Amino acid sequence: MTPTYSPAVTEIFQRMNILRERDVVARMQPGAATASVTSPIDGAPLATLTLDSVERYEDVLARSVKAFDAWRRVPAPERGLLVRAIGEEVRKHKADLGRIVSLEVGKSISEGQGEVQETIDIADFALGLSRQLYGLTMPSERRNYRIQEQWHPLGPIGVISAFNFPNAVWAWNAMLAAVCGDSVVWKPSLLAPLTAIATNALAARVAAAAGHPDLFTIVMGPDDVIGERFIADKRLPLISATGSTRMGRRVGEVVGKRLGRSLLELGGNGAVIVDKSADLAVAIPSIVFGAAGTAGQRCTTTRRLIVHEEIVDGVCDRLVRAYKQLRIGNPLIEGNLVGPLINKRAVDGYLHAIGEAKKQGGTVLVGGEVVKPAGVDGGHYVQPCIIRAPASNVLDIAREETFAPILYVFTYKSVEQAIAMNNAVDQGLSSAIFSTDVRQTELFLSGVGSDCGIANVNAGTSGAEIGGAFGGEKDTGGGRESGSDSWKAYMRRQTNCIHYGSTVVLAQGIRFD
Ligand code: UN1
Repeated sequence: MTPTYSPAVTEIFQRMNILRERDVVARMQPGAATASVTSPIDGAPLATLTLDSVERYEDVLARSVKAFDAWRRVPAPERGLLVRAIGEEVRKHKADLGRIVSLEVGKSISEGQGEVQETIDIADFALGLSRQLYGLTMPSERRNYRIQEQWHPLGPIGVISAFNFPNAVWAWNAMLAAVCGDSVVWKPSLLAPLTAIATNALAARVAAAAGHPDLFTIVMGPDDVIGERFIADKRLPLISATGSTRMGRRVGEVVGKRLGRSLLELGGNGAVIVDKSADLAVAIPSIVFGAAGTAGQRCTTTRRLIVHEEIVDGVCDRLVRAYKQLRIGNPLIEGNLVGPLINKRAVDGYLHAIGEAKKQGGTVLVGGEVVKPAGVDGGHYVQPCIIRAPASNVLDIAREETFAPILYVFTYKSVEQAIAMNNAVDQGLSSAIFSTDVRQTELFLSGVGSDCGIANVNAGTSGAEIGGAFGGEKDTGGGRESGSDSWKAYMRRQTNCIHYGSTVVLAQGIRFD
């Protein structure tokens, strides 16, 4: 197939003034393999892109290694200025970048823009961080000795991103990596390559103007040609991967085998506990956004609801009423809150999970059907669905992460039981409790409470801010990205012992004279 961008994409790229940028041009060069990109909104073709050959991959990696060597010599606060300039560029093009996200993965306009805002926020965060890459000093046990830690640039960082956050997740990694003195090689999902091309083109243009044209690069291709080579590549000391647990397990294995570092942010299975004391005016909208927002395609999506048995019927009624008001349709139209699933496979997964839930005794309270919204041809739209578990309170399908808007409802009697249910799945990303009883909320946050990387009180499971560390435990992979001290993953730590006396003293009281 001849590589091409559709008129809609060309128009956006033109407005962003990136049509002549290397990332954009490279995908139009003739090559052995191509990939077609279609919009989940209506199946319209968005592009046919040239994928990378092994030779091109090798060229990109070699350039990234060189870029790293130059970049690590630049003082960190100066590196911060580059990240600031990237943030400014993204601010300028927020609407267009958000639109590409919406076109390519089907997010509502507001959510597409919200994602780009995360990129702007992390650029601001990284700018501040560029003056705060602190090491510790510690007292030496020896007279006239001093011990300190320093953090040094690590190397070219490999970033694997998923379709569902095609812009922000790269930025969480790339903005931190850049202030840490690293170059970045991005392997985006082939379901969302256009957002990656546009985003990288902006960043690479800013970096090129500062004399570092290969600081941000992209490689693109199928797993057997590019993916496997990428994760096995010793030139990439860190692979940061976001996506399914299955993918992350493979990354962990291959990177572990070469004793590299991996930072994994994988599947979630978010639960919300709703206590009798909860303020439902706060709980209900938070649950609806958490479960139906992004059509259930966030790793932080609320998939399980654990409700006190005395209020479960009322909570379900209110949720069903809210669900009936959700406007499903073309996400480019303001007011439509639920867009399409990413592809046909996702629709199959949705239908399969609902079928299994019914077989296992679950009752569908609302939704559960494939829909064809008025005014759009094609696309992959489904109704957000709520399924009540049977009286046994057991529904095995709820242990799996189905990337679709399905919310399973369970009941509990005591908060200890609710916490145990929250924790009784393989994934450990995000969780929340709605309660005004401080004993319950503090228990939920304590060391014997939620076992997830994110545990919220009277706030939903999704929509985390960039300032906190983001990630989770167990099958979620254990990595932390974004805020707090996540930057440490992108640097190497060096311990220094400095002697300023004239008598050699050995540690541990050892004598060797
Ligand atoms: C993801 O789904 O991989 O907390 C990331 C959230 C967003 C990020 C989600 N800030 O929902």
